[in-house]
Amino acid sequence: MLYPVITSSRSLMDLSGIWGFKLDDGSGFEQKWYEAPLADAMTMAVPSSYNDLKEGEDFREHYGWVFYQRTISVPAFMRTQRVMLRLAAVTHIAKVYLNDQLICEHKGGFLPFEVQLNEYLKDGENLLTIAVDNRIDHSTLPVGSESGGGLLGGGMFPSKESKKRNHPNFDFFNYCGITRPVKIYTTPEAYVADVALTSEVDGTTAQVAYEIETVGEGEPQICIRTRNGEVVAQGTGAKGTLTIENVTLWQPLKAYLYEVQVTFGEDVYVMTYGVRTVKVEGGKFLINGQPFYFKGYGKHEDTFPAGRGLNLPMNIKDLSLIKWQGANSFRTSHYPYSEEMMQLCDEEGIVVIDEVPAVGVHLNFGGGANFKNGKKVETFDPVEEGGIRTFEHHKEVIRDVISRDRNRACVVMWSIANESDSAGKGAYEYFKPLYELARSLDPQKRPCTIVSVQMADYKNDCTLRLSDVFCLNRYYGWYTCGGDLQAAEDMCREEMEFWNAQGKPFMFTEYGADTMTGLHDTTPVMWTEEYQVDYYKANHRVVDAMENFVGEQVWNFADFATSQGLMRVQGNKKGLFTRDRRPKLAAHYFRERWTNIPDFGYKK
Ligand code: BDP
Repeated sequence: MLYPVITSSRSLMDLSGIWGFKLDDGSGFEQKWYEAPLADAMTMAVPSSYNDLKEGEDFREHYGWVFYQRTISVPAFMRTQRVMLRLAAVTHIAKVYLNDQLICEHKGGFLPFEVQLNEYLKDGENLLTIAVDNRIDHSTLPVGSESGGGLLGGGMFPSKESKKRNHPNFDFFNYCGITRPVKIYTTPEAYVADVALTSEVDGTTAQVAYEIETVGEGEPQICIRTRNGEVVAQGTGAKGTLTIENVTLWQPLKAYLYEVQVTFGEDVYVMTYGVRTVKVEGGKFLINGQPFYFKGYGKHEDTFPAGRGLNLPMNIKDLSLIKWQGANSFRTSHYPYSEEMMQLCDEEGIVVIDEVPAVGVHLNFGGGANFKNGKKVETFDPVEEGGIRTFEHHKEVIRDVISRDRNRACVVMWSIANESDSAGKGAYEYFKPLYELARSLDPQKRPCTIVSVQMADYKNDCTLRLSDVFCLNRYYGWYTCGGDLQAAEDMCREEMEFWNAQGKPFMFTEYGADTMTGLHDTTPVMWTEEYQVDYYKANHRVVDAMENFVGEQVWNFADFATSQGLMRVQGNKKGLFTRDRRPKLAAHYFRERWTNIPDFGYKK
């Protein structure tokens, strides 16, 4: 799906601003709140998560639907074209009404969707209402626990609930709402619907293969220019290959983007595109033919008070901190990030592992277990027995993230899930078709992975058979051997020797220790800043000696909000930075380490 842009044939309106807002008290649909201006509406920022923007538990922990509303007018001159309403992310389920009509529904909180407005638009003002549901269960991605416990749980003993709540089966706060921009854009009747680009490079020459999808009669044209406007290649037709001589490659931290213009009849679409190659060869991860070493983080889209709402200044700040630390990459844990963040990474040369919102696909995680009729439920048990119901939706999110991000140079690998039950019964059968789907949909044929959870039986993990790169979340020195870093190091070494012997690249996509900023001690004990540094040093003594170990992404870039629980102190504290981006001791340790590790050729 193309990002909406203004060109000589397309116009664009951004509906960001203050909207009317109301929590559903259970009567919203029955009383048809979308038919008239919301009575007693609150004010609400769009885009943003709503949870932290008003006070009180009932607001923050609201369970179910909320209604957003505003009026829109679309000038007559724009209505001679196709008028599209595009929502970049509504978490998790959306029903969109124009005037009193339901015009579109969407499931999945982190990917864009759109609907054509022309047939519904009236002259003058139109009432736009977006109802948003935040409920999660065994059919949604991310997954909500249906047994009530969730991942962190609220206590040690059986407890009651005063009201219905969400029980995230994942470790980040279930921020919801209209979290990314809502826009209206127009195109001519005959238009460019999609563009797919892929490159091969031989010396200083690049072959850029293109495929253009159009609607209407005619033949598209494509033209590639340098950022200075010099034409370097052009072609005609829906499909073909262009040659760029003396190509400037997109390189990590030395990004170069060409401008690609596609013309189809009256329609003109413009985008940027970086030329680079990605390949796994033996135990190496090659970018532009060179063995790359990932230095970076698992992140979150998480700031105060926007929650998961688009925060452009913080995105700029985060990329600046990434460079300050000598890092070069991150993973979009645990859902696709905003298109604006992906564009920034393309422009600034930050390497991205792009993850779909499949987290919590594991019903027996963290010591908890799900039960139905007294019987323990396994993740991939048949649906009637309580197993997960995500498979069809999982295919949808893979399709949609690849469709959204496939042309991005920054994306070098797809992550099909985070910490799923990948060693569980039925895991291989569940995941094999998903890898196949991702591989078939991506024109650039990037490597695919599942980020795997630390388990005793890692030798049975289906990722061993399916992944191009083994991405490991490991907590030796925290959840395992917490407080005994020597034992942690020994156990870690034993496992890493196994992965190193597989002949494929492997890396940490998470490792880390909760650390309260400002807590210090001469003898490093858990939760102090000194312990976090020593924890990392112990892990590095192991992985630095492993030939096929191609990267270290810490958990986490910054502290972040989670559900309440016995293991979380107003959120997860494993950040190298605090939530407001102040460095902990470990941030300085990594700055020293990473500025001394080259992006290429670290492992010989
Ligand atoms: C892993 C998860 C991540 C958690 C982290 C932790 O992938 O979402 O936040 O561990 O426990 O299980 O800090």
